[in-house]
Amino acid sequence: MEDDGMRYNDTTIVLPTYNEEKNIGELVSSLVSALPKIRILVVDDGSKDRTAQIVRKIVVRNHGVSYLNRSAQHRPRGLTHSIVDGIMMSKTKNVIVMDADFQHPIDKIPEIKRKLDEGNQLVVAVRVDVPGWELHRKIISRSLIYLGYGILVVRGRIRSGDIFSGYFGVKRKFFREVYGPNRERFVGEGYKVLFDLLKCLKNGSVKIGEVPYVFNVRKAGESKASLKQGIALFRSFVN
Ligand SMILES: Nc1nc2c(ncn2[C@@H]2O[C@H](COP(=O)(O)OP(=O)(O)OP(=O)(O)O)[C@@H](O)[C@H]2O)c(=O)[nH]1
Ligand SMILES: [Mg+2]
Repeated sequence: MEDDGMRYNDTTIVLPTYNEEKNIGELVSSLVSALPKIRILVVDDGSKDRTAQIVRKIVVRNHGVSYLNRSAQHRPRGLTHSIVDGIMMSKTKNVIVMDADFQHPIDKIPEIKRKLDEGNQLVVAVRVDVPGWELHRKIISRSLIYLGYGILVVRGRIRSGDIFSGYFGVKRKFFREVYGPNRERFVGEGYKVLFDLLKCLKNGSVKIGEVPYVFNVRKAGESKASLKQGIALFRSFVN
């Protein structure tokens, strides 16, 4: 998959994990074999399964892979907290955030990276289809997207084709500059870090790229999404 002439050592993939023992080893191996020069940072919230052991084994033999155990540092648990930590701790120019359960196709990484290199500060992978979702989940998700979109319009904030995507690339320096003065607007235990970021950007203020993709069902293991995340989303709406 690696494009000729395209270098990936300026890019870190941030993988947030909580109990992903069934996916994380295979995902990291797939990323390393597809894009050997890429950096990988697994940001774990004290998984109760074998996630830590699996990743630590890979870290020993592959210096491009790192593991952050947030619970050992007594950091508050949460997906947005983890992603923010991952981006802030990355040392490369570009960061790409993706789920650790294969829902985000890795063959879209070259396109995301290319669009970052073309000068976009942010590149959002946009879900064009979500096969496997029941009708009620599609309806709830669509309604929340319209609501979130409306909030961004009313506030004069920037929008992207998928305002809730968990799969996006960002220039690390740009993220730091935006996050620094706006940290209280990010809902740490929430699932929608991209929405929190868009909320901080005036419409037309930055160039955003988009890459379409099909959001697959998770490969193995269980979803961690819950009512708590729904409540966190409403906090994101009003923050
Ligand atoms: N570090 C960290 N990672 C988390 C947390 N909650 C979820 N994750 C990870 O974030 C990613 C997205 O979580 P999922 O449970 O897959 O949520 P989802 O994709 O909305 O739900 P499904 O479609 O059912 O998979 C996965 O890689 C999870 O392991 C958390 O509190 N902390
Ligand atoms: Mg998932």
